[in-house]
Amino acid sequence: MTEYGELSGKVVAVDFDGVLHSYTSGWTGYVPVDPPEPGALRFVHWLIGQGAEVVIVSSRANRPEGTEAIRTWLRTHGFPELEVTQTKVRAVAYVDDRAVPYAQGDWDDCQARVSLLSGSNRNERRGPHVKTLFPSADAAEDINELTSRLVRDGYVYLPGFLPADTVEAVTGQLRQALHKIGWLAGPDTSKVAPGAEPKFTGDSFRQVYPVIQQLEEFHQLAHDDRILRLMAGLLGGDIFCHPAKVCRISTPSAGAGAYFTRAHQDFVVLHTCSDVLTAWIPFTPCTPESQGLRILADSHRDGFLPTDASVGGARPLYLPVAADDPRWMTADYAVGDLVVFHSLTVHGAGPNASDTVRLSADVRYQRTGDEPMRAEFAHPHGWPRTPDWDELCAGWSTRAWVDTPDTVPLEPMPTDVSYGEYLSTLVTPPSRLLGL
Ligand SMILES: O=C(O)CCC(=O)C(=O)O
Repeated sequence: MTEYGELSGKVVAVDFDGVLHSYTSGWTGYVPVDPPEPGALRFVHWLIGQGAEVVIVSSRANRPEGTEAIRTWLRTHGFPELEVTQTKVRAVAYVDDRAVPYAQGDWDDCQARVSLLSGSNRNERRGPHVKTLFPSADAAEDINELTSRLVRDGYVYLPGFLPADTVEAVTGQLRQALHKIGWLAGPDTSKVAPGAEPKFTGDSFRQVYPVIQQLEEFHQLAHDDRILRLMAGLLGGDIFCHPAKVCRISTPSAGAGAYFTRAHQDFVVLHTCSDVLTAWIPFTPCTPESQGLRILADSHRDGFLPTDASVGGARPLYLPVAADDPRWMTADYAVGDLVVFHSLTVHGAGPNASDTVRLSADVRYQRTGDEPMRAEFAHPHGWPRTPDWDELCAGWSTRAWVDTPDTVPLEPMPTDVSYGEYLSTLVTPPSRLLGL
């Protein structure tokens, strides 16, 4: 122990299960069976290097064999000898995956965090290992803190970032359109119409998608001042919104596979710029049944990953990540929530096992005057199967929501190589944000 470290002589209490011990198998008896959490050993060495006295506080230590089993596990995994207790010791800090920090009377924040932590039980209905995203509502006004969380985690999850009624106004329009074409039971519900079996493929894509993409308010929402300010702050400069915006119409898909949207990185279609951020905006609440966006923890640090050539046909966009991979994280999103993630963050969505259609948008933003944008994103999503802007924007108040700034270079996709070959030689432009 150094005498001069900043934690010299101070006790730091560290929880065992889910913190040092990865606990992916859950409770299997007093003897811990799982490996350490990635980086746990380095963290303990850092504490000790700073002069701290590290005490493991665990309910396993309520029996002598539990204490002994922790000590043996520590030795096996190369940790130093540490005190192990079940008593709440006097400490300068507690490191605990189930702790809720209390600060200056902010009980609302405590309430939100307790709900989210207890809500992780709901995630078990999504899959045994699915974890809950870390909420950043507490830092919504602090762009430096949000940026460091984005860099650290690859995402920021902002419950209640947008006024629910602003988003619900668009939900209403989407529902009306889907009711008109016979998919939904009424204009004010997400329930599937009796007898309808909506699926978003082939002919129905041509029938349904233009009706959605021609809604001015859908495109306008992506230009909400709050989102633009957030993106400019996170990206650190002038930004623009990609005209192509995706509306996910997640129809009931139980039994159709392990995902509604397979695991992928957005960079797999973006190519020309790494620091592109996606705003994911749910239009309907997401339950363990209807599911929603999932993020693969820490995946943004792994760079651009090789895709699975056997899936996706001519455009092999997807990654071979198992649906029960313990790194998946999600949440019970409400309307008004926003998730922002980096182009290298692996994400997807689970299958919709409800009798409702789950609706969300994903929209991309990048700095103006930096790297180019792929030319196809100046057109509507799905173009040329979706009609171009002249047809979609007829009757709009302005085309500002779908314009590309003149200064943004547009780069067409090379036509002389297959998509798969192109991806295999693609070099990721440097990421200023992630320092990669
Ligand atoms: O909403 C979904 O189904 C997945 C969203 C997604 O893949 C994206 O935002 O790129």
